[in-house]
Amino acid sequence: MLKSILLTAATSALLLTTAAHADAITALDPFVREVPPGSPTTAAFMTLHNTSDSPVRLINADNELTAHTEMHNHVDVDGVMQMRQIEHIDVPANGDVTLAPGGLHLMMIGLEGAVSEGDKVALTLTFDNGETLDITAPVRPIMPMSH
Ligand SMILES: [Cu+2]
Repeated sequence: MLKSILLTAATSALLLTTAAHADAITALDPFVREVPPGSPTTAAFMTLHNTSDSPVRLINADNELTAHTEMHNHVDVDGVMQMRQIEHIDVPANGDVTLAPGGLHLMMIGLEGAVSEGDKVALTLTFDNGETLDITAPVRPIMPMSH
């Protein structure tokens, strides 16, 4: 009985905290690419959803595994896709931006071991509206692109 009352109180406090911040951004289906030992990098993907009436810009990302996290995009250079570092990722007002293999991603640079399916990686995203978003992303294998 006491336990359930405490739990209810804790849940209420959590709901109040969430409402007070009115966070605009949520991350849907985050995941990190599985890589074998020896790979210096991997990448994180997700869909960022903005419930506010203003565009919001992702300005910084950190992760628990590597010292550096960069925002990258892929660009077509004479028919060859190349990764480029970008300064920010815009999330449109009342809209989504999708980070996916072959497109936008968060590059995790400086891995010191394998990242294996079943692992979970904590990431922190910072936005230009002052919001920070803590994410736990499961690790998944990514199949090579089909022909
Ligand atoms: Cu990259």
